[in-house]
Amino acid sequence: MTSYQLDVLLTESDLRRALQEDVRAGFGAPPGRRTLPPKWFYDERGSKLFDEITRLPEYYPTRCERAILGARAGRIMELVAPSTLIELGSGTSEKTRLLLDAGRETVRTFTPFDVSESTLRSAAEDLSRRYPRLAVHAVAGDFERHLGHLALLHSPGGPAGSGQSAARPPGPWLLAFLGSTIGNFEPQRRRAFLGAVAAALSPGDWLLLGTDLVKDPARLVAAYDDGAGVTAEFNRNVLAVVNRELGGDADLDRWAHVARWDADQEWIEMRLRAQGRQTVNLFDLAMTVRFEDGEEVRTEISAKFRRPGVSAELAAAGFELREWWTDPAGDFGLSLSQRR
Ligand code: SAH
Ligand code: AVI
Repeated sequence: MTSYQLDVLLTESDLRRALQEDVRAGFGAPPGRRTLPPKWFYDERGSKLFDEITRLPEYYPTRCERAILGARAGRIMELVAPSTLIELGSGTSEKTRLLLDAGRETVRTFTPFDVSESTLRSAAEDLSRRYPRLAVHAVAGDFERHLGHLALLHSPGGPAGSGQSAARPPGPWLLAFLGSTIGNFEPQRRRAFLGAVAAALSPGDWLLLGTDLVKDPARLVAAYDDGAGVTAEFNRNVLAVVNRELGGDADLDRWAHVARWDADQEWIEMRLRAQGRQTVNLFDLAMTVRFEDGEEVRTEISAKFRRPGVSAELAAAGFELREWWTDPAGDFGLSLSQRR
């Protein structure tokens, strides 16, 4: 028998309301400045497509980060000896198993935290089967809104009257944010997010942060525009989500996938480009949006980093960089920092 605890901070109707707001604002902007936030990629199909992306030959970040974790997990767990491991944007938590294996002696509780409840449920199920002595306490929530909930993890009575979780066990927390998901925030939101992470932790706790690094633009673009077209499908899937959840009639076949390197901002932009002039009706929002031929909607940025920038941003948020590792080719950076 497997068991895990799951706190659901986002009901179906919360999610719909948030999507409605994002689409109203994002599609309501003037042509050329229209956007959809990347968190809506990750319904069940989108999460599966992302998983496929991580195995594509062009998409190096997952492989590089896994190699770094494989080499360093022992050192990380020895240095930190955490009682609780929290992972934001955890997805399948596949790479995280390297940390859980290395931390078998110290880690008592694992808290995967993700907006995709279906992915979270199957990851939690799988982890509680693999690690029967580990308390898996999952949180389905938005890491830009619900980090305050972490304070309740070990409070007497547990989160929201769950009746579970005792007082915080001795030993620091280790909060992992892997995959360079931090690159999907714009700089201002990134700052706010790191500040909120620092506020959710106590002095002496640790942050393990994965950051994809600046490199040859041709390799970067290929990673976001793979030959098999999986990333294109992942990108278009956001329109399938909008159609399904908001009664939309966007024709997915009339939107082209675009991946472009912005050398000034040092980020990849994913966009959807209208193939022909068209109208999208969103019946649940009583909204009609007209798109000109060639008009683009930005669906994601994926910022790429350099070590000095990462270190400065961490310091500004109240963290001291203690370790910095890359894969042998220097494609991906993993930093371990401590909350001051
Ligand atoms: N950490 C994994 C997965 C990265 S994909 C890895 O390194 O491979 C990004 C993950 O973040 C997805 O599982 C997605 O559902 C989740 N996510 C995206 N936006 C989120 C948000 N606002 N709040 C919580 N989770 C979010
Ligand atoms: C989750 N995130 C870090 C991925 C990235 O690389 O920005 C999402 C992704 N988008 C396209 N491919 C992968």
